[in-house]
Amino acid sequence: MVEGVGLKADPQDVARGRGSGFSPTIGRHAYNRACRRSVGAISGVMKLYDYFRSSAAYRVRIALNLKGLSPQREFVHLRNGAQRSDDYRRLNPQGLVPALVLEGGQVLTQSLAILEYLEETHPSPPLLPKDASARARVRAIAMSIACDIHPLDNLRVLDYLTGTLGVSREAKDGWYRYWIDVGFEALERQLAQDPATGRCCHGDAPTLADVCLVPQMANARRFDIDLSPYPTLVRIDAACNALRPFADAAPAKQPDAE
Ligand SMILES: N[C@@H](CCC(=O)N[C@@H](CS)C(=O)NCC(=O)O)C(=O)O
Repeated sequence: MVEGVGLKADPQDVARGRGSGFSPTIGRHAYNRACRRSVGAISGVMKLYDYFRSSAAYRVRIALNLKGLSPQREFVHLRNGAQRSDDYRRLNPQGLVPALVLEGGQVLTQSLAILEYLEETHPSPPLLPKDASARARVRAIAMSIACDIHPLDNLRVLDYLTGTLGVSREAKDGWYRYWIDVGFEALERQLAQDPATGRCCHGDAPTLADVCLVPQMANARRFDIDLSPYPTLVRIDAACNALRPFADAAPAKQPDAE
């Protein structure tokens, strides 16, 4: 059951593999039947399994916008546990968003792998520099966020802290802020001291580093983290958010935003 996944989607459209056609009135069971037929099927259209507040999905939304791609969207309600449903786990056994289903039905998971796929298949505009060492720099910045900060603050980790380990909400929020601060302190130093940093993390055009930074900054703001120690990150985030592909990918602008 893809409970909560795209509860606003029109099941007939989902079954036909067409645009979401949001309809707030459909019943959950009709919707789930439609999803069972559509998950992972060869639909001829690209589909992004998304959740407005997922920063990993937010990265992919930004990259898709930058590349001028607009796949069909399906929404996986993480707070309702839709990512753990059998249907969604058939699509992505990890039970995490995002997942990108290609036109031929192949399922891509892991946001960094999806970003690289988009870069390889739609090279313009480039989100990686030409020079090999510059590419390594961009990937290192992206990974310092996606591999070293984000996983520690993921929903299932936070749920384990408050559920299994019984830590207080206050302590859980402290954990969340702590790991962002640890990561941001290093990233601020790295970016501020490197002449390769420009208006964006690498030069003046967005790269995969910015695609990862902007969603992590949004998470930090959601948890009221003091960003004043990170002026370079704040400056780059503002420059990117002034660009339409970034602004349009923001959580508040998504159809499933609550
Ligand atoms: N490394 C994965 C992380 C994906 C991930 O952690 N997604 C989160 C949302 S940002 C999720 O689905 N969490 C569900 C959960 O924790 O139960 C990626 O980059 O795609």
